[in-house]
Amino acid sequence: MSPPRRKDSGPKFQSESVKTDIRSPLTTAQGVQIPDNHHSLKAGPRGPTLMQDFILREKLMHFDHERIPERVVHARGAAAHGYFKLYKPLSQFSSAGFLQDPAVETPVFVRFSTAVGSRGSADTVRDVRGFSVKFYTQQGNYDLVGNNMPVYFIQDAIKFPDLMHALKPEPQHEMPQASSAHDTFWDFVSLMPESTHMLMWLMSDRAIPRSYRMMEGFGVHTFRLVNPHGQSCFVKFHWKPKLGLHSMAWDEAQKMAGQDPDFHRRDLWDAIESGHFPEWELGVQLVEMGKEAELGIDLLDATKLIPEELVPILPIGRMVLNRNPDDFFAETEQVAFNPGHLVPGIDFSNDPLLLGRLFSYADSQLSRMGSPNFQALPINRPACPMHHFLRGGQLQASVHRERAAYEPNTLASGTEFRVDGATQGFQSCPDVLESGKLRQQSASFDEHFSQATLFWNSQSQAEKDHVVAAFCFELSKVKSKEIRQRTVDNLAHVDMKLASRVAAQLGIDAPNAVAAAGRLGFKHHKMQSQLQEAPSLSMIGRYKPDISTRKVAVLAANGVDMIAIKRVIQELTDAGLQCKVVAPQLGHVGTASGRTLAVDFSFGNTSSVMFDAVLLPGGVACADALCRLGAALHFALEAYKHCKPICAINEGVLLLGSLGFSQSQQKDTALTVPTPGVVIADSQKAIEGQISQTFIEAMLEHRHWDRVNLDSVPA
Ligand code: HDE
Repeated sequence: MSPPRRKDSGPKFQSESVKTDIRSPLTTAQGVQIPDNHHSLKAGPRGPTLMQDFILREKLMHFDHERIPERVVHARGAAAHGYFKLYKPLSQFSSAGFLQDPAVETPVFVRFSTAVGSRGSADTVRDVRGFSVKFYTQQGNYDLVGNNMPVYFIQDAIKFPDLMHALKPEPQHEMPQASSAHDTFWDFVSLMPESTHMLMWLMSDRAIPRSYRMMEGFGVHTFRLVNPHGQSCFVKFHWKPKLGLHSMAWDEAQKMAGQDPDFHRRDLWDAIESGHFPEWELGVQLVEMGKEAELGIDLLDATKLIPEELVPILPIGRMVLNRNPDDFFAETEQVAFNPGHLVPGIDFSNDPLLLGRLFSYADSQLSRMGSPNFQALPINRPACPMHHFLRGGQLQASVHRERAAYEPNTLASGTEFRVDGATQGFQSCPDVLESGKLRQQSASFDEHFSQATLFWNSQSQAEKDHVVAAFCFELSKVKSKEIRQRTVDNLAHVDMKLASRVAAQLGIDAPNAVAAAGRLGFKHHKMQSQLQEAPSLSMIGRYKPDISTRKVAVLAANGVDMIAIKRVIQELTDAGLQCKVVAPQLGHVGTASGRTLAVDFSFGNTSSVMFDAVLLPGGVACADALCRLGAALHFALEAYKHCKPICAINEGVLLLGSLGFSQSQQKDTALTVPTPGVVIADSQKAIEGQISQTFIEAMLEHRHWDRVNLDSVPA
């Protein structure tokens, strides 16, 4: 493992942050030294506490106000600092300063989040993930406030509060937490067919990522790039993770929510602390103005994406996250993203969902932080020079010395100061508006199913099975039979097989596409899709595999054959993997050759869901002890059930005995892969260094979703 490299990146304000000499005496907020921090002021040692104890009152008062309201959505999150670097100048398309010079490192602060749960909820729930990036550019802050899915539930901002009231816990008892599996959500979306495409993504494995580091990111809406001549083109933004795109098994995600609710937060933190800096490539899909009609996709409709197969992604730069926050509250909690934070060279499209967001974010921050001065907080203020006449407000921290807080003026410097708005600064794209006021939308927005079908058609068999299972799980938690039926009737417009499989599992009537189409609010203006399938919509096989930082559990007990696995562990470590010994108890286990092996975890304080792969070493006594320990058997079977790579050496295979694997399989061949991702080998092969490669190859697949008969595995 490479040593920690804590690079000092991020905006300059860091140098101004409060530094306390921890050896200096404690003081009050007024700077008065505190004589005793353990006892309040009393009338005698047993007497009543005195009101005049200003030290006690100040301490309690501040504590009482330590919390601020959590974000109404995306409350649960984790963030990191880093930088963005361009590959080559993009001046042909955009005048944005940070898109001109490949030598410049633009500081960024990135916050990942779940959308539905409250601040203390679990990380691994089924949900869309927020992917917010603040670029501290020399022309001001630019925020790309996106998600890990490229489309959204609704087309118009006016529906957002309804969507969220339906999706958040139900109001009478505030249940369920951080879950869409309840009646109000499915009631709403089943009456809102425009959400169907997003539902396909939400029911897919994209909604249960393995790590924030292994998610794609999307700007979702169409924006515009504007070049120095004022010419613009449509743009969609994409983040592509260097570590590839990976998910968990649903059963695993649910168990993880209990085992380690902080799993994603910890994973991001640990990776950065250990110098394994997560990285994404920023790419753009560009569409020339006037050419959008040729795509047959309305670019202003946030329930639609542009398949990469129609408009390829142009990679423009890379982002590296290399520093954890110093203070979660001051940075991650107080950071204020806003899709309205633009810089010259980037502009909005007329997407009605995007334009509504422009109001909502600053308004939300105002309510959370209680003052418009949240913009001046260290994490929010730009890294470039500022000059404005925003004054006063609660908690104004700046001391403005000028008398002339207005423009134009001559008093400030003795000469006239006037802003020239014609050419300088942010120039909005000069649009010609089409018509008068209307509460309507374009007929092209009435097309709700073709991209949902395209998504379904583009999934591998295993991915399709997961989507079906997710619909079944969610709808099984819905108590109203009518809502379940309405949902599968809608799904009949996506794919009859999908809808029928879900209906069969729920024990309800066969899907009825006609009934769905006859319902109030159902509009379906069918558009011909240019594609039958789009491989880019599947998660499988699209990234160059990279397994660095993955965790391998080595199950051990007294008598473990360490000689056989020493080389395997070394080779896995050299490949960037982290091998951790899990044993019946902490401390050490004795090896077959009379040595000791340090233990990292016990079966009592960890579980298989915390690991990406499992190594089952040989040793008669070790295998015998582990086979008699339910927790060890469960560990191995559960890893198998979650489709994780497993390597068993000699007697280690006995832990998989109930699945039909046996030592005879290794005797015949010495090394075999009887089932996808299961490597069985004898110790000689391990000593000769012949199994690590096969095990690593199994790990490059991440998960072996095509394993058969998983339902019969008792874990
Ligand atoms: Fe948000 N959204 N949103 N949203 N959203 C918020 O802003 C809102 C939408 C997204 O890490 C809030 O500061 C409206 C789409 C992320 O701090 C709030 C609409 C997308 C985050 C808000 C949308 C997002 C938020 C809550 C429909 C993907 C977390 C507190 C018009 C492109 C940002 C806050 C962070 C947060 C409103 C729809 C992503 C209430 C009205 C579409 C990643 O202002």
